[in-house]
Amino acid sequence: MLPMEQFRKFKNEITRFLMDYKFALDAFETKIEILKEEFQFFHDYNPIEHTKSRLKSPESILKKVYKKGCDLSLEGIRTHIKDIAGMRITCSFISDIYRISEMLRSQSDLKILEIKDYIKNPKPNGYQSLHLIIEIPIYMSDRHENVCIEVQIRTIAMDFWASLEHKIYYKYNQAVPAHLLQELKEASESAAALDRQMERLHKEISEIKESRMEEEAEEAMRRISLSNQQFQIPEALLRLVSGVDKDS
Ligand code: 0O2
Repeated sequence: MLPMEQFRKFKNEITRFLMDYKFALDAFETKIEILKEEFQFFHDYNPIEHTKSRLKSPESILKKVYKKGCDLSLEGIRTHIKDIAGMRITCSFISDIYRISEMLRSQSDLKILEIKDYIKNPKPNGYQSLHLIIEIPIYMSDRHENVCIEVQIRTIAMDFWASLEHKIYYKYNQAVPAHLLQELKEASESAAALDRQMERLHKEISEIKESRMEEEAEEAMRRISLSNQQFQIPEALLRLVSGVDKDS
């Protein structure tokens, strides 16, 4: 085969390989959009602040292949590198992270291959996030594939910390001075304390909102609205209908 033809064939194979991961991300993004929209409608609240997805570049895939020492073939890469497609979901509160994780776990077409809970067990440097490796089926014109994606779910504070730590790590070419490592560790503890405080506030506000909604619903039950007229149902009538007066 001519080198040019060989190159074209190789390029097509890699494109097809990466395309599977792109389709997996497209399908997964749709799932997340549905959850967001449905949750907002029925609960008047959106647990997802924002999402970001990415495909790992061929260069980063190669780096990981060498780091892991796995077989340099498309099959070897498919088997050993699980984060070629990745999505990061950022939430306001820690409880939202587990709520989203539960919603994904209950979808029967998704297979959860691995869960790493760096929130319950943070990394020694302070990194926190919930990682899921999920297999999602994708259907093409002549075949179907089960494709892995890595989903990282974290709060805004965890995300803020991780992006700064990532920048520092690369700026110092992985040899970060000890005092910065110490400060990063302390910053991650402050971020975790902030997350816990925000969670408490959120819970308190939700309880107030719920009891107010109950009061409003009860109040609405006592009114009849017809066109632009409103009638209050008399207390005596309510007592009669509810059977309170019968026994007395
Ligand atoms: P990138 O460029 O973000 O993709 P693995 O190598 O994935 O098979 P590992 O390392 O045990 O196995 O996976 P883990 O712990 O689930 O981490 C995978 C990803 O989580 C990383 O991907 C990062 O995105 C993120 N991550 C993990 N630890 C840290 C950390 O200490 N700091 C920051 N900022 N991010 C972290 P990659 O491939 O390393 O990088």
